[in-house]
Amino acid sequence: MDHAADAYRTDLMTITRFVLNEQSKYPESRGDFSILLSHIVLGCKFVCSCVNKAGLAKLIGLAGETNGEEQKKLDVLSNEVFVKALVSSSRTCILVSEEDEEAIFVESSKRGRYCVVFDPLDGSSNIDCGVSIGTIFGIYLMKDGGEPTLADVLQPGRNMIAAGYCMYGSSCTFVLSTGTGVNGFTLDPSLGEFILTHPDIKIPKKGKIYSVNEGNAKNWDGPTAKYVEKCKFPKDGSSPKSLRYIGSMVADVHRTLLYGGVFLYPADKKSPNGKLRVLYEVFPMSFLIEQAGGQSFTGKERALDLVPKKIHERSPIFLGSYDDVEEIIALYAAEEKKE
Ligand code: AFP
Repeated sequence: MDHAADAYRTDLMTITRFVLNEQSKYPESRGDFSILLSHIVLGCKFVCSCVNKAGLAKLIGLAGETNGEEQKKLDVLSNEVFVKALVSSSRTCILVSEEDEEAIFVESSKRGRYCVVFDPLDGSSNIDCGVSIGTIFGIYLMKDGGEPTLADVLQPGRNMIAAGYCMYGSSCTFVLSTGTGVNGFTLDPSLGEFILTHPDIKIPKKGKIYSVNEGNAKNWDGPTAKYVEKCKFPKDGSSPKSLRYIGSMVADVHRTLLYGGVFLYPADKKSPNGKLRVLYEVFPMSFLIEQAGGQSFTGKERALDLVPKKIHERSPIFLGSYDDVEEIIALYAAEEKKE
């Protein structure tokens, strides 16, 4: 093997090259999507750099109090970064962010055809202990060419044209689907570029891990309780599943995508709609999981078929390996028959 040549590989598939390759398959394409995506990627690099400096900044006051001004919280800062990046792309018309109560309608001089829904820094309660956190996003096209309205973002998840996340962890990983499979890229800090490291990700058909906040078990419904019991005490002679729960959706879903198994945030008596938000948590992750060959279910229907009525709506979610989610669907179907 020529190690010298390997150290200086010149055929790297950067995310820019990858998206341009994809675009060239559609001769009618005007490159708008590539431009939009490059702005999202820039936002992720910026947030990655802030997250990496977060502990240090606190310690030595890098971004600390200057002129009596409080250091901006990272989730607020990340939101500003993404809103500015998306508006300045001139390719968006509506933005829905976890951080903003109202949807943002882009002024007409900077307007494009895309609607972006996003959580700029999901899992932010984990920042101070250095656990992986991430940005999640989904992209819709406006329904028609008229004035943008909320109806343009209150579309079922199956209408998304792309979705992805960026995980700020031991490395910075960007996972993307434009509806033709799932690809993962890792940031090479020396180049400042995301490089294709996980081409065509496929989730294992069945997994050995379940991921849930078991502290809520006392309030779960019958099918969820039965499923988790089955994971721990299987009656078919198979080995029990391992429990892994980080409490940061991007990290838990990333592991599920690569290793298989299920991630669940079910409904419970205290939160009948679960905790996670439909537009910028449930839909993008369900889109990716389906594109990788898995399934995503709300307890009632395929997650991507849900039609949200409000921008910050929540839904229970069960997603992961095809066969594992199939078992959960069967338990809910059996429960429905009983009623
Ligand atoms: P934070 O952004 O408040 O940390 O919430 C993270 C999150 O929305 C999602 O990333 C996790 O999967 C989920 O909440 C964890 O919730 P529990 O702490 O209730 O398990």
